[in-house]
Amino acid sequence: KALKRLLITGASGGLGRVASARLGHLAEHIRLSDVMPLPYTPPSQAEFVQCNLADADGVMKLVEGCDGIVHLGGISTERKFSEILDANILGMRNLYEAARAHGMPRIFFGSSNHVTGFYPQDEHVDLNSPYRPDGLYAVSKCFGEALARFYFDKFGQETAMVRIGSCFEEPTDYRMLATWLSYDDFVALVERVFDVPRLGCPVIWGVSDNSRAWWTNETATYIGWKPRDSADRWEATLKAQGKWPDPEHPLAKWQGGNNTQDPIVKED
Ligand code: NAI
Ligand code: 15L
Repeated sequence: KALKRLLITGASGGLGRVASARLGHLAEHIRLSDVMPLPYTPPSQAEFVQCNLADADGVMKLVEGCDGIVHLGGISTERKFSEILDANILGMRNLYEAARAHGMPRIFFGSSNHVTGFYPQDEHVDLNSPYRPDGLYAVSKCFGEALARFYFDKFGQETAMVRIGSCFEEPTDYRMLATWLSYDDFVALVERVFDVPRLGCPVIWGVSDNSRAWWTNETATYIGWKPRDSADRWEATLKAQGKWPDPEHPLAKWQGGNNTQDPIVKED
């Protein structure tokens, strides 16, 4: 096995569950972590450590002994800024400080397509396109990418900044015909990230081979990841189900879809 101990944060969430079930072969030991208890029984070689990413001392201990991290923990939708601040901003800082103190394990960072959510769908976005975040959640992912890049430039910390599209079992709306990332393609991408001899700090669009996709990965081909799935085969079904929005609907207009319409969530 390439790794001794792989840490998976956000293990109680949707993607964390997939990662826990399907990435065990990457390491001798798996350390799962989340602020919430695990809603499933962990695989036999895995341990679970409950930890809030905002707790710097806790995160420091969490990372100790790990030589790889799949960082999926954090707020994943538009929420109160205080929650985003704790999980996605302080949490990233705490994780990277812990990584720096513990031998700089390679990191797969679950960034988001929403960093460019305010591009219209008829515009092609590449790895050099400026950020156009579509909410405070998206802004926190821009912060995360900037932090990861800084730790690479200053200390050589390697990170794959993966702008995940829509990683769910199946595409369930019109927009996901462009943004869908299958679980199989997600797993294969994580495998490549921990296998490639030199990773550096690339941005990678986490998207399957969908004809409608707006993003391409030209400058990250050295990773050797080729998505095999495609959302195309769901097009007819979604049409038949009447899930075809008006062209002015945010799901058909903006790359970030409905997130562009979310209000700023008030603090209590
Ligand atoms: P999720 O919301 O199901 O899981 C996130 C997990 O992080 C949850 O279990 C939650 O308890 C945990 N968490 C939240 N705040 C925390 C804190 N302060 N300390 C420790 N843990 C905390 O999200 P999902 O779908 O599994 O996504 C995983 C990651 O990938 C997230 O960072 C998300 O932003 C990112 N992502 C996911 C996409 C998707 O399509 N599933 C698309 C783009 C990005
Ligand atoms: C994300 O960043 C979210 O975490 C996820 O819940 C989906 O909304 C996804 O993007 C998407 O754009 O479909």
